[in-house]
Amino acid sequence: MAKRTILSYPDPRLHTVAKPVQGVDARIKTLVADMLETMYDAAGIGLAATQVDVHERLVVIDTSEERNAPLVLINPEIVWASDEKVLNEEGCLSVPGIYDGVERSTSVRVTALDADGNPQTIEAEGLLAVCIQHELDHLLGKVFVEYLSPLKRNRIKSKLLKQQREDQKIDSREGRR
Ligand code: GNR
Ligand code: NI
Repeated sequence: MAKRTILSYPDPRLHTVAKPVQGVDARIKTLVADMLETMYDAAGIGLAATQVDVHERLVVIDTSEERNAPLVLINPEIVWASDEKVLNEEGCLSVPGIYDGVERSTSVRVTALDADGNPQTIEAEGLLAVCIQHELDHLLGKVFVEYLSPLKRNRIKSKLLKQQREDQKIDSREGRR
């Protein structure tokens, strides 16, 4: 397994629309293993392939306290979402250090293939429902900050670009590329 680099907002590649996975083959199994390693290493509850610059419909999720319940969704589709909405504080591994409120359906039903290519249907509520909606947005090229006001989004953009410039300086001083 290998950890992959997570793209950071405002990287334009985060706005790529993912294409369906064509078959659950060895390449996809390696991608799943790498994404799980990357998600656990970053202490996230989910990760979309978009975030590691692979533009195919695949997400990994683990909302368990024990970090031992990986969920793999290949070609996921939300087939039902509740009209009932709730405001949740969201964060994103591609938007480090930023947290803000986003309104989402409280419950969703999702169909997808699992890591073996078998069809599965998942009924989710609570944090899992939020995470599924957040991850499926990534596959459509959408980052949660796009739900915020343009003013907030521009402040976040500036803050992250400044942080990225500073990180680059540190990296070059320490001899990284
Ligand atoms: O780790 C994550 N936490 C989180 C918290 C609230 C709502 C959504 C998320 S998903 C995020 C990981 C991530 O960026 N997935 O794309
Ligand atoms: Ni995210």
